[in-house]
Amino acid sequence: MNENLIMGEIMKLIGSTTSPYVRRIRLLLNDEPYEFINLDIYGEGRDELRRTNPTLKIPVLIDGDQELYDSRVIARYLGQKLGLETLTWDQENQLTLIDGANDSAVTMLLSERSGIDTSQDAMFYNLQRERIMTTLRTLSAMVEAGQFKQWNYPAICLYCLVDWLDFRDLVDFSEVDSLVAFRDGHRGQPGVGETDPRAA
Ligand SMILES: N[C@@H](CCC(=O)N[C@@H](CS)C(=O)NCC(=O)O)C(=O)O
Repeated sequence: MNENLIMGEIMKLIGSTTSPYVRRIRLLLNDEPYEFINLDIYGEGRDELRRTNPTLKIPVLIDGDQELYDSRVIARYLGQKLGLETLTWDQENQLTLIDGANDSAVTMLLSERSGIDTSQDAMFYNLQRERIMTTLRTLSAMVEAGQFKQWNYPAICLYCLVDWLDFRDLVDFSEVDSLVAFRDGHRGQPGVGETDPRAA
């Protein structure tokens, strides 16, 4: 039996149903008992976020006395706790590519929501658009070369990125359509349907 159940304590994951960084941890925790605390971080849940994480970002994992910020750190913690395979350096690089695209896309979305025209010819937005496409092209070539076939943490993170970019309509996938095929091929994986941000 899971040690949390024996201790009468359960891990808490603080996040939102629309965040791709939170979804990856929900998918990693699919077989584990945990409580999901769904916050509207830009609305009524902001005070709870302020009390929880000074970086004002989600996800946050609370396991007993241990608080963890950042999906990458949370995944490492869960990997040790659950005895999952350690990521290889190549897999770490895959995560860096995925996070590079994801962080820039979050910046674009927040800018658009702030009324900024992100298609303008301005250095900051040119850099974000360039990074999103260079990372996606590299990830698409990796998929075409047969990587990400196994449903492991890097594949989960790629799935969450691609599905979120599609959900938010943030990129033109015509140049990187292998990523859409990858996403479509993994729709039936455990927990994917239940964590669909469109159902939020
Ligand atoms: N590096 C962080 C990124 C997390 C992140 O950016 N989360 C977004 C939600 S998708 C967030 O909390 N954004 C709040 C903000 O940027 O103010 C991680 O991997 O957990």
